[in-house]
Amino acid sequence: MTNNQALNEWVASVAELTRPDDVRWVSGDDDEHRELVQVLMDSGDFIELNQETHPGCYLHRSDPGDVARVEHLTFVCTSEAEDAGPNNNWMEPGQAREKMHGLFEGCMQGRTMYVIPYCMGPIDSPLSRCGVEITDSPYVVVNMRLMTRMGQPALARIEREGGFVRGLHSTGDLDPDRRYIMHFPEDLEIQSFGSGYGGNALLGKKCHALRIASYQARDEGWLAEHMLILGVENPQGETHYIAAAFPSACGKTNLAMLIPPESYPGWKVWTVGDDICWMRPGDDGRLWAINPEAGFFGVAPGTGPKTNPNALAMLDHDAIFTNVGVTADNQPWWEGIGSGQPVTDWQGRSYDPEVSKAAHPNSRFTVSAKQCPTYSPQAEAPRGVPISAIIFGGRRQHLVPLVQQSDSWAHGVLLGASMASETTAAATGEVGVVRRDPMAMKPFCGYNYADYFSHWLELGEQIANPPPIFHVNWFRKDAAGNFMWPGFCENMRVLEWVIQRSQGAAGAKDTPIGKLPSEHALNTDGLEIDPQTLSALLAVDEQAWLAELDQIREYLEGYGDRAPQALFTELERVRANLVN
Ligand code: OXD
Ligand code: MN
Repeated sequence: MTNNQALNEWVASVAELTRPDDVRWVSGDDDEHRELVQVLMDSGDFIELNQETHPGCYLHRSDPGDVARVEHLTFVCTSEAEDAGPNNNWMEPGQAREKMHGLFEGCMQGRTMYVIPYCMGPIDSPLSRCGVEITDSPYVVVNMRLMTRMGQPALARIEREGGFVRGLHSTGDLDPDRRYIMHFPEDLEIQSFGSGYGGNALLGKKCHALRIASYQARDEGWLAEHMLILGVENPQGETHYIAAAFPSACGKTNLAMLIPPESYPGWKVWTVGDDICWMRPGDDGRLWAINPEAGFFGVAPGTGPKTNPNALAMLDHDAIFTNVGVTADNQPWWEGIGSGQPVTDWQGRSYDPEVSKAAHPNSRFTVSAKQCPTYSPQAEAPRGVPISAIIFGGRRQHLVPLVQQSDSWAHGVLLGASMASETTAAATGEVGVVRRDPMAMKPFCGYNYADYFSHWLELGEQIANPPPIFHVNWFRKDAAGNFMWPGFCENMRVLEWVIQRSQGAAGAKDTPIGKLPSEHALNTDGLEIDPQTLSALLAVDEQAWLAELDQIREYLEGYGDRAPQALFTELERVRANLVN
């Protein structure tokens, strides 16, 4: 119970609808956590991992039909369809509520209903926002404890502030035909039924911190973005912060935890966040950012000693593993972990590489950010960190250079709005199909993309010192299909150029598509890359860019009259540069 009447009434009305056996307000304390872990072990939802090598670590196996976000079942329910835009599935709010009411009716009988007050962002930050998730899943409760600041301190903030985002979740019977993730941004409300998977069930993450928050941010003059935040400390002890957007599965967590290569003595990368960034103009004319999350819900496969040693180091205690394999001595195992052998796959079957990978490709770890060896002390700072540069990145085999700097904020917004990735044969059967994913927000923007682009453009005008905007592409391939850039820790070289540019230093040449590193401006000390490859990574194929611009124009025109004219003006400016 709480002294917030609106919250009490909502909890009572949900209990009346869903009819749980028991209602429990979650405090977030250690005794409660131990008890919930026991509940999960008793029900078989948690399997204890080797407590000698991995104290406090548990394995959860999802229903095999419930292992990922479900974009086709995710809706934005604004009063007007145009406000959700062509980038979202839309349902009329009354119809959506009726459908969900039917599903939630009596769905918690025989279960406990948990009420989780949570805060997205440091508990004392003016940039943070609170929510309450009601769920019948103890797995959700223990994950929310790692991913958010939840329980008593969050409830105290809600009692002080009054407002909160309402999230109602039930795993239901996991029937994919009775699964919906509904957002009502006008009412700051989320309803999710029929899935226990992270992005669908941990409502603080994608549902609140991106879809609802992006809508709220537009109204209130800030940005809620699918971006990591990192700090780069140079040998002089100065730290510059970068926010960077990449589509899912493009290595955001690895970049956020990068360890500089040997040729960078005295440099250090600090991790503020790996997935979500809330940014607001500060009184000093800069953009200030917080990571609204308190933990990492990272993809396990591919996390290994070479790709992300920091992540491996934080995963040997107090972590939850979902859908990974297990070794003979009961340690978690996934493809790319770099040691050990699996005996059991993610579905609990005896491991047979002919039948299945040991870990599901979307298997996950959940862990408190405090366990990350490079977790930035500034990540807890109430005012956030000042952003020196914004990076957008796509997965492009061809055309798009390793790095480019936009000529202006508006040009940077165009770079973000035209972000794209090429599909691989594995994903679609068709290679090289370009899919646009503006600002990496395609599945997460809670309103019409055209209005979102306008919001970005307008916000830029309100910031006296907007950070420069860059576009990077780690994924260029040569004619033989080999990656041309080594990536991973070597991306440090690009980060260094980006930071130097943001300080007005480092050489750049003007090209029709923006500023690119001039010869020798990119630090290649200690890097084995032949000069032809480097110059191909930084070349501008003017004819191919003209064709790309046609495609970008066609894409933006898909948003009709709402697409901001300033983006077309920028596009035509770049076209004029290319033909002149
Ligand atoms: C994620 C995603 O889980 O972007 O972070 O899919
Ligand atoms: Mn993400």
